[in-house]
Amino acid sequence: MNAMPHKIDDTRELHEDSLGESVLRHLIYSVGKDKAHADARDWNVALSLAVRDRMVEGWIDTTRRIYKNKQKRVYYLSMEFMIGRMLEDNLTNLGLLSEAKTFLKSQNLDVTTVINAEQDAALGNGGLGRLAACFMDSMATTGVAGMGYGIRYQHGIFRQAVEDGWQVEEPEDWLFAGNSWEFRRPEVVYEIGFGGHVTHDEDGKATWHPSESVQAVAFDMPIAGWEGDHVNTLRLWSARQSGMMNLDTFNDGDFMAAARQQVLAETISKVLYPGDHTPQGRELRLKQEVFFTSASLHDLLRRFFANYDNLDTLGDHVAVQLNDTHPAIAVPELIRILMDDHGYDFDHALKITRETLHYTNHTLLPEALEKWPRDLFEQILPRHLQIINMIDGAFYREAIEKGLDHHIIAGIQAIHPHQQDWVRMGNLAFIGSRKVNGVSALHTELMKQTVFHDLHTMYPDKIINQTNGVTPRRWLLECNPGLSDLVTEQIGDGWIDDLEQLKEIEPLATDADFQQRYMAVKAANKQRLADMVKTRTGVILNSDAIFDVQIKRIHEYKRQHMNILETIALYNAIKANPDGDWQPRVKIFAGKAAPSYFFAKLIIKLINDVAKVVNNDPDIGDKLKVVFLPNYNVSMAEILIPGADLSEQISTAGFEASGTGNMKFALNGALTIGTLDGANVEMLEHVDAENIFIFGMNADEVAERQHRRARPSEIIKTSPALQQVMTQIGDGTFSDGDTDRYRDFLSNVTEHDYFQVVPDFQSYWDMQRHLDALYGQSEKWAEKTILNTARMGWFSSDRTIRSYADQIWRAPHKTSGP
Ligand code: Z57
Repeated sequence: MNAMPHKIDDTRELHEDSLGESVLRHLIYSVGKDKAHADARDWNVALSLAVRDRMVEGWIDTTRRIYKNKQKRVYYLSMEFMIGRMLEDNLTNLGLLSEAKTFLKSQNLDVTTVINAEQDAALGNGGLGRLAACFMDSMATTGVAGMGYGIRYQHGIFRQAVEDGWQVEEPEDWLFAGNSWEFRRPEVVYEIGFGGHVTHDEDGKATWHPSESVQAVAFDMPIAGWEGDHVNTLRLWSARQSGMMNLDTFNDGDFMAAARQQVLAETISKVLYPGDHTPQGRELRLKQEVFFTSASLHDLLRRFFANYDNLDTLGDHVAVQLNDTHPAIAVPELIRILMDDHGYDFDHALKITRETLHYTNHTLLPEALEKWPRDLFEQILPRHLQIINMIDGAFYREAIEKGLDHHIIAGIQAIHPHQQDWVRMGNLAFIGSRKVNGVSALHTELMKQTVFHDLHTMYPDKIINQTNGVTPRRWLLECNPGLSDLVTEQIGDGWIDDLEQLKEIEPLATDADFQQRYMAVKAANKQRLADMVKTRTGVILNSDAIFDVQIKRIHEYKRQHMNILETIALYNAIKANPDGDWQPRVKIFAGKAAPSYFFAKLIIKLINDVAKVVNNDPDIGDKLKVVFLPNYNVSMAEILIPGADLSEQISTAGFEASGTGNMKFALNGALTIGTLDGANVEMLEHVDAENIFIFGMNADEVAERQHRRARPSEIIKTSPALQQVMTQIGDGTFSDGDTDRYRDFLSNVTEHDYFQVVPDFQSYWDMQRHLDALYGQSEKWAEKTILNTARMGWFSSDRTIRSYADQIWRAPHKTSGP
């Protein structure tokens, strides 16, 4: 029996099992199986339910404490949460991991198999969604009263299969066996309206009469912080038909028509849009955004009214963070609720809104900025459109007062006053928020200089930087137990929630014994990675090779194609001199392409085509291998990152807002080859120039070259190596003689090259060869590797969250350190 202290009265009379007893009880009574017939998933469910039980007291206790202390609440609204598997996270944060392992072993079960039986919850596309997940962990760890709000998509990001080298999208069904972590809250339900018309009474008070509505039903997941005492909530909304199936239709005998209504309503939370940096101008997407934003606002206001009786001081007690513009409809929706439901006049409603909402921008790519056709908006959200026009009116008067000219103002209002074509969500979010933040120092500066230049002159204190971070629990403690144990042995385990303590291993960077032990951990992690590659692709890797890894969404600005061009050039160089003293290398790629992004899919095909030729060339042997791992996800990253020697962060300078994979790799001791882009710039400042490998143009040089529309042809002429690569891609060397396949690819790179692969190629190549030489000096490499781990403490998302809490939310949190 386990003498756990009771956190809440209601549990005093309950019998408490050991974890193992609890798992066995759940296996029988919740899963409904006996040991003899239980498979890995059954054990996974039983263990998850046992762990979930242990989270609930802390959860209820946290909820009561926040309510009683009237602690300021923070709401993180995000279309995406890439939380991955949760069992190991929860076991770790609750301090139950070793007890669970001992128990599973006592039952002759393989721990990894049981943990891996959980489906990856991939309710997101990439960095933006994973950041939201890291923030959930860090808000709980730092004691912020934080709640995440999003959509409970029935289908997350598609599964990526690779057939004949091409990406094929397959359906994903993470909920097919249920979700052990969630609690359905059938009583928490809101009616979300669309369409219809607006009436005004004699006092001018507006009423919106939607023509259709759906219900948003809440599902909660407890999110425990480090050591498990503070447990926050991730609340995801699921769509359901309003009311039961329409009985009139049913009675008419048209059962199928009634059922169809239900299907239509439920499509809203059916599937995640798989675009990344490509906003879909689709009605369903707009409805998804409205659906979860409106439900979340209603829910947080209902909670507010449990403590307060009017909304005047909302911003003192509540901070809402909009993760990109996806929930930017919160601006007019909150104003609408204040005016139409609570009788505030417009000016007062706008003021309260601007004390409560905050907006994070994650990209400067012009094509990624959300805008909606005004007509679609009017159709679906007639009242919101009226309010946006009022916001624009008020904004216009402010701007005139501040001396801006009409042309400038027209460019930064939500709707251009003359063109009246689009609702520009970035402008709307900016105007309606108290603070607007970028996600790295460089990105924030560029926001001020480019997309938000004029809005920034008008509100010079609104834009603020909050450099991203990653949770050290998942991205060191859990994914790299070997390194975690080694570090803890040296400096204790205080680093887990105070990552800057990693500094204390700095003196060991030159210690021969420590270097040897650190590199032994790396070697074991490389072996684990190689085993995965063998299982998934059949390719056998040489573990003496540099494991060179680029894993992220496939996008031109991230320049996977520059990496594969360099790979081909290296292949040519080895082939030209097969007996040379080559440093063996493994090029590993993984990542999904947006289904409609043809060029990105072609890059995947090219990687696979090159892999086929290189991996089967007897002249090359172990000196070079190329691997594309299908279906990249969070769980795969947890294997790849600890096993990498080299991290590819090679985006065109000025285009990667921050990056967060870059931080995970460096923390786990991979050296970075990268451009001066996003958070790489700050990583350079922290690890020092001799420990990170920066090449290529900076953001100013890129902008200047793009502005000049400089052509790549001049440069290609001067580079025989690059010329040879282009020729081979064109002549079918990698495409079984097919000279057509890469026509678009070649014209893109040789004629336009918007993302400047050609001008950066030579310095990229040179830096790669420099790294080859460095890898041969194993002590030097080890020293730099250790210094990367030691100096990455600042990039903990705990630091990021405390900074948001202090500088944006004005919300209390636990301070770090002893
Ligand atoms: C997304 O994952 C990001 C930005 C977007 O505008 C969209 Br849409 C999706 C990423 C950035 O590309 C990364 O640089 C950044 O680290 C991440 O968001 C988190 O801020």
